[in-house]
Amino acid sequence: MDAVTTSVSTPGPRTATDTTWWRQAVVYQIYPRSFSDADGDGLGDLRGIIDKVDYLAELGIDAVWLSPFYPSELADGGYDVADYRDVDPRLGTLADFDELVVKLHARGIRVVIDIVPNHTSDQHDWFQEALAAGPGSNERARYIFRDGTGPDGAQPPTDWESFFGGGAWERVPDGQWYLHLFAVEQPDLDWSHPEVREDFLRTLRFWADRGTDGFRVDVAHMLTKDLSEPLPTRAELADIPFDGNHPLLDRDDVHEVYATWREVFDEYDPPRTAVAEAWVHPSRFPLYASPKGLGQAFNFDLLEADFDAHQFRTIVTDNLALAARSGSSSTWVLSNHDVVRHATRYGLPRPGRVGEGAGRPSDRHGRAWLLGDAEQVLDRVVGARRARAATLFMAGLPGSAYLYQGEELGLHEVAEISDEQRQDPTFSRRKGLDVGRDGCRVPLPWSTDGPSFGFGTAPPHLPQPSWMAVHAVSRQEGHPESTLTFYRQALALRRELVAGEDLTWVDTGDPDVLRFRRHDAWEVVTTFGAQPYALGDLDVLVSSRPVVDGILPGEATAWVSPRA
Ligand code: TEU
Repeated sequence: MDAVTTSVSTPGPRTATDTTWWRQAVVYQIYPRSFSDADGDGLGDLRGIIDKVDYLAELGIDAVWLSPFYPSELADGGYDVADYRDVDPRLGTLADFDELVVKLHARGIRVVIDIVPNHTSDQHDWFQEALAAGPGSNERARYIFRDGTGPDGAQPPTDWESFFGGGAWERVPDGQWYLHLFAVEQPDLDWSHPEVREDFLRTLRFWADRGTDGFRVDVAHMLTKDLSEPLPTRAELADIPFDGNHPLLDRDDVHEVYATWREVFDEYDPPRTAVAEAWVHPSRFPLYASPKGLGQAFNFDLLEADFDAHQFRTIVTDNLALAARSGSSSTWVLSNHDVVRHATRYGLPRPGRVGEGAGRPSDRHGRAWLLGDAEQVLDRVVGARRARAATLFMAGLPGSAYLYQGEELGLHEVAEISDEQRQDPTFSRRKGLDVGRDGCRVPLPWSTDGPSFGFGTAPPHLPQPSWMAVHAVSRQEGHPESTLTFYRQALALRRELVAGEDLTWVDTGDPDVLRFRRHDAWEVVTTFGAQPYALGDLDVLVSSRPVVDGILPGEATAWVSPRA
């Protein structure tokens, strides 16, 4: 549905004209279904977010990023979009969206929304038209339909696998097959079709006209494909280098698309921004982050790393260099809606890559996790301690920090979800090999009682274990030691301190301790090991654990400045 907007707004006067805000922003990701439920149906909604604007302002963030809120059958938590220019009626209306934008802007908070261009929902009008119109039609040409192989075409065109597990082709009643690199309900669009390209420009303008400040671009490296015959087999595909000519991923020609998007962004004042979700080789990053393209790209290196000084330092050095090559700023992410929360990752003896639900809890209470064939016991206290230290380290870096809802409450991954309650298609499609991503998508606890700890008045769409009450906002507010208070302090201070984008490493003489200086004014010190570190004659501005007599304990971060 298209509607003319009447209430376009920009963020408050202090920031409205700032065209570089995205370079060093704190962006808070909201997963709308699980943030706050105002209408009591068990699903979070836009009005629920409107009710929490004060909370967001007090947190001290610069922008929110809203995961998809569009009409969707929720086959992939909303990343299966049935209409790119409307709001899911269960989540609200376009008028609610406009009100949310006005209210966030009034508090100086910008609004970034998720654009999902690689695939639509199978409920999208276009896909329904493609099914009805039949082989050879223009309607089918917007997607990737092929005849099957083998007798009667009963075999898929190739043996490719979907990223969510299982085959990547689905057969339709007339015998043709369509490509879906994710779930069956997410048919891939054909980006060589001019109507596909035009329609997304229209979608970008639609939301930019409504005051949207920026866009997070889902799987930005996958849109364009070379599906000329003969198609490679899965084994052949695995041998093709990622040099810009791979048939499916990270093709050079995708940047022709983003060049046209950039023209749209630049029609606005201030220009709209974008950040690419592109899982590509680091050397290819600057293409996405180029000012001629999307302008910024997610760097998931910290999210994939252990809590380890050497790994963190290498990642920071490499990514600052990459960002400099594109003229962009770096981004930092520890948690999002696709990975096990960082408090839990760091509480496992060898966290490694437990993101994307890899591994599964091996007891009902999430005390032990099975990763590969090794069982690991979760230490929640250690995990939470390291998570705070890592967050404060990240928030001190030059560039933009992306936070995921609930990390400010010190939330752990929820393991207590039965197979029947699981919603993520990666769980069903991978036949239970891993549990999928529901454990980080459980509704937030706002208070200690009620049917959903203040999330709403109905039972939540994913179950909340009783321990979540300990993390409730109402329990943490006003508590000097709480993780929420710690996030608020750190983000308030960041707003005061962050000026330039420089970083200078300071030698600590200890391989487990990292220390860097910002603008010759303040420093960030992190102890990754158990050993404490003497801060000497420095003022502690904020710390993730108490500093006594100038001693920073192990597994902690402090921001410090020379004593005045
Ligand atoms: O994710 C892209 C992606 O490839 C992975 O992070 C994905 O989550 C993983 O392979 C699953 O195991 C984006 C979105 O962030 C994700 O939520 C969507 O499911 C996906 O695209 C499809 O739209």
